[in-house]
Amino acid sequence: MQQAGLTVHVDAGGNLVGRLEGATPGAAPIMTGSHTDTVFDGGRYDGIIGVLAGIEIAHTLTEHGVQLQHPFEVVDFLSEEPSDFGVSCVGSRAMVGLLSPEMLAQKSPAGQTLSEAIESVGGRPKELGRAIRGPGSVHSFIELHIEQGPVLEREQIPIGAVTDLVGIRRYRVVITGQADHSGTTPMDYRKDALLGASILIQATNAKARALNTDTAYVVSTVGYLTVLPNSSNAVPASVEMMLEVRSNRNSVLESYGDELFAQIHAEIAAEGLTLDASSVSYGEPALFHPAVVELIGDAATERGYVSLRMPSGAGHDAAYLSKIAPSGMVFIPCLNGRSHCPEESIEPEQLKKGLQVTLDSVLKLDTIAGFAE
Ligand code: HGY
Ligand code: MN
Ligand code: MN
Repeated sequence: MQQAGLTVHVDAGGNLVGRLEGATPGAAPIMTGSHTDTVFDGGRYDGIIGVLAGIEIAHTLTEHGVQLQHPFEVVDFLSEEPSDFGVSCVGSRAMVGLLSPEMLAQKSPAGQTLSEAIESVGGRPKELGRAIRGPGSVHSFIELHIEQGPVLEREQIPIGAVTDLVGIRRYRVVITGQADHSGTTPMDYRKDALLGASILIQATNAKARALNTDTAYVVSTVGYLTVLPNSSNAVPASVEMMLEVRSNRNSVLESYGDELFAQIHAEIAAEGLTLDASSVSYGEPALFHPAVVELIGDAATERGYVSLRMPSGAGHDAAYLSKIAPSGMVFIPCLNGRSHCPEESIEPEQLKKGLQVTLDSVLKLDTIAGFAE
């Protein structure tokens, strides 16, 4: 960032922020960026290309002696992935004042709190009771990201102008049974916590499938699960898992967990098990500003690139920035739509087109003094 002429600081939320000053004194910054953390065994492009794109745009502006009217900021947001603490978009939630005390108290398996972890990377969690950037303090936000899905590649379209993001809700669920000898305990005597987990997983899979319509998008996943004592010859005593549900319908997110846990309560109890669920995070569906979406489409057209207006099934830092500033995202295709795995891949030419459209969008944003509400 410094080589690109950006002055750099770490904010109270642990975000790494690079800044080029603008020509208009006191103007709110145009911000871009994404995240450089990945899921375990993840890919090399999810998030990372959005931070590198911002740095490359800063290089390009300084190399060509272009000073924008607005300051230009590039942000590497802290911990966009759920990480050890179960909370995603840690830095972007902190930036807009949505990192709650409950989230800051979430613990890693090693027992460290999220608050302690933020402090260990240079953040100042005690200041997070209020937004680092309030409404109006950021002119606009734009994020370049891989689609992480198959649509652009299948349609052979180089640019996605993202219209909206699904909301994401995550629950920590603990199912408690009783450890017993796997050989001497007859089937009817068992309190098998993993059987309880399978009841929940089957139920949420069926529920999510049933809730999908041609306008409602609903997906549910249990991707994180730990079993204790995790021995081949012991009936599982307890299972801790993260249940995630995503939808473009906030009404689905509001009621999903309560409905699901009520639905399986009798079956769980019949196995002698208990189920405890706590809501870990709840990000509502986010809409991007129509003027920003249109501007991204125009930038693509002016480069001779076809673009597609499309929703995002993935969560992004832009979801939180959209609560304080007109925001948008530029998608590029990725190989077979794969992501969150080592097979995640893009072609340099795809990244180049995405970078050009993002740069042109920043230049267009710089001509807009302010957005109509
Ligand atoms: O989980 C997500 O949607 C994002 O890729 N972190
Ligand atoms: Mn991701
Ligand atoms: Mn990402």
